[in-house]
Amino acid sequence: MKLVKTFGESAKKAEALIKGLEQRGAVNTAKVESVVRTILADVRQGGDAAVAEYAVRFDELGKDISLLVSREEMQAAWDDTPEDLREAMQVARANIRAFAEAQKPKEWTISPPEPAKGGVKTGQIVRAIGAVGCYVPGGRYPLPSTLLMTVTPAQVAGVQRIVVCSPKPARETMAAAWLAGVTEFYRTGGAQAIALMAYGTETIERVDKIVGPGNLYVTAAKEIVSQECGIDMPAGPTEIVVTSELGDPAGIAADLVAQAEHDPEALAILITSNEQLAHAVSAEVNRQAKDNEIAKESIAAQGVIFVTESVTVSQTLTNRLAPEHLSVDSAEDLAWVRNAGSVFVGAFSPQSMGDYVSGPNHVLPTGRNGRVRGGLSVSDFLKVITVQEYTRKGLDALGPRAILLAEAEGLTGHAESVRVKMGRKS
Ligand code: HSO
Ligand code: ZN
Repeated sequence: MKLVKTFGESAKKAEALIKGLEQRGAVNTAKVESVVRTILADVRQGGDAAVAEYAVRFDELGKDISLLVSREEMQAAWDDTPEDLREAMQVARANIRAFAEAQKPKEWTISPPEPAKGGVKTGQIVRAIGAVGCYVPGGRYPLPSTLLMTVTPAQVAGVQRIVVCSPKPARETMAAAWLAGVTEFYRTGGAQAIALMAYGTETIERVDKIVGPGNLYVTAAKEIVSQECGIDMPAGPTEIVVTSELGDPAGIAADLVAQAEHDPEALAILITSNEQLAHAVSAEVNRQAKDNEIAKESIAAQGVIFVTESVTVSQTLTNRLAPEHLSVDSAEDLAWVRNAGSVFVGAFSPQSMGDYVSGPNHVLPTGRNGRVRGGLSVSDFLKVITVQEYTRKGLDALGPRAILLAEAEGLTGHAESVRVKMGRKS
């Protein structure tokens, strides 16, 4: 791995590299935008026929394979899955569900303080989004774990209609769909899958929101349709930062290699002020990635070890990068973490545990979006709707203030609307 010192002679070079990494979020969806716009427009205009045409072209659907994955097919995939893998999926789903349950926002009511005189109730009610589309990538690896990570929190939220799209779904992905009770699963991917879910066709209803990770085409398509369909966040390519002073080199290297194997574009970084650790991790990464072609490629292209002059500089740099996954030495480190998608604490918490079975979601903000949001959660499938109710007494008490504020804004209609209701007899 490339070693870069953030101080001394290489300080300028390091800063330029960091600036570049800070801008990585603006990844070039522009590169694919025109192709994606064409696909979106074709599906919007051509409906079912266009979807079918793209499915044959990109998703290898023949006459004998239908766009819809039937429940029978999912069940057959489940029946065909080894017992121990089925049990692992069940445990993963139970933990994802328990975590999403704990995340659920509550409904509540309060009475604002004086001078409302107890005459006002304000609060919030929580409602599920009506229809959601879950995108499950299927390109390089089958990702049944992503099906569980997207569908399960939607179910916990109470979403009525859940649609899944995945290109060339593997047996494991269909088995996970069976386990999750998915009823609407389309065998299609890329921009055409996003179009199908966002716009609908003659036979397929559109959804209200699309979630899930994807490649550049999927991400670009989500961005474009977001004007008329909700989306979660740009998620991908994968990123890992390990910020450590005293970690075990083999364990750190294993985490770096694991996330690096997702994609040649994956970003794997170690930040430490311990130069000895830096060299040891570098050697370990080379050893462990030896036979892992994709990990080797992404580490060679983007991998970097920052050697800093102090622990504080390491912490600041970590927050500047706002990584998707962050590993730290101990729970005390949580105090300085400000920007990250998901944090893994200590030597016994490999990031891959979070990818599969711990319960927290593995759909996480990349491209420095960790500055503004965390991972996919039950809240992404819910709306918090606010409510207010005045009594006559409460309106008398607070109304004059609203009238003053409305008049200060020159909005006489607003002022009058309060006056009219204050004047009511009952
Ligand atoms: N690390 C990926 C998720 C994943 N890993 C799925 C394995 N399977 C993004 O958080
Ligand atoms: Zn992963």
